[in-house]
Amino acid sequence: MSRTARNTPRAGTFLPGSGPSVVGILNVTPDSFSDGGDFLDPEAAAEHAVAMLDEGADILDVGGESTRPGSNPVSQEEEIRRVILVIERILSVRPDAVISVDTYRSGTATAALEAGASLVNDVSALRGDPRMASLVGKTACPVILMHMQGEPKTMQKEPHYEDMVREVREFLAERAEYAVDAGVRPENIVVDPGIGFGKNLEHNLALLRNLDAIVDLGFPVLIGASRKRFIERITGVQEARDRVSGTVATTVLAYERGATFFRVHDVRANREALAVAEAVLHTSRR
Ligand code: HH2
Repeated sequence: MSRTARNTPRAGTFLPGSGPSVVGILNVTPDSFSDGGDFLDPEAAAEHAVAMLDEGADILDVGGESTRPGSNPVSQEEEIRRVILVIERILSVRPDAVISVDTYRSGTATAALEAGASLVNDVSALRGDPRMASLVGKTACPVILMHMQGEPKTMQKEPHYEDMVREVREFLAERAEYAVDAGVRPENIVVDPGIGFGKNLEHNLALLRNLDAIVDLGFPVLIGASRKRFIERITGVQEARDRVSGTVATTVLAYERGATFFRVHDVRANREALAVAEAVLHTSRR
């Protein structure tokens, strides 16, 4: 695919006609909670990206700033520096890779789209930067809108809701409407309840249990539970990279409840689990 064609956002093309999509996580950061520092070197990052594609990732989500609880923001310049080189390297070896940029800054999103990314994963749901909505509207770029209460630095300090599932649902509905008003095509919107973002263990479990309330909004739903702390609270597995089985359980349960995008570190395990879940739930597809 030519650079010009790639720079024209492939609106809607990443949304599969059927079946679940695996979004492989690529954190180009020194401080991410489970893989911080592993992929700061662009060569190592691109190698890992290719491995995730070979394991069955449909999309690669490249991020240059950790949003783990307690994390500190980095400058836009630093974020751009981290992600652009990596996006370019991935596309030089896999020109057809579908890349998402995990950012709430319009400057980083602009640079990433120019470098060949196809969609924007905004954990602030277009609240973090006043220019982000017009950017995704103007470029007709697919966007992931995530719910977060508070901000990463303090969000896990006593998150509080009156009616959590209803509040998350209403927030996502309002943000989707805002995005459409800014020019985003409804079919290019993915919503995400934001597992672990201003939520305690009970909140995370209630969201997974009542996912139909989010699915009912009519947009594809993404779940990002991979290796997160609440899995340790349940299983006792302290080492984040060993929380694969717990992650897979969330993937399968969320898929059964209607989620179709799964943002995960461990692509192979989640892909295989989804293949089995798909076969059980939709035998006619086989
Ligand atoms: N979680 C993280 C980052 N980005 N984006 C979406 N849409 N949904 C999520 O649940 C989500 C996200 C945090 O996980 P990770 O990238 O592994 O860690 P860190 O923020 O420390 O880099």
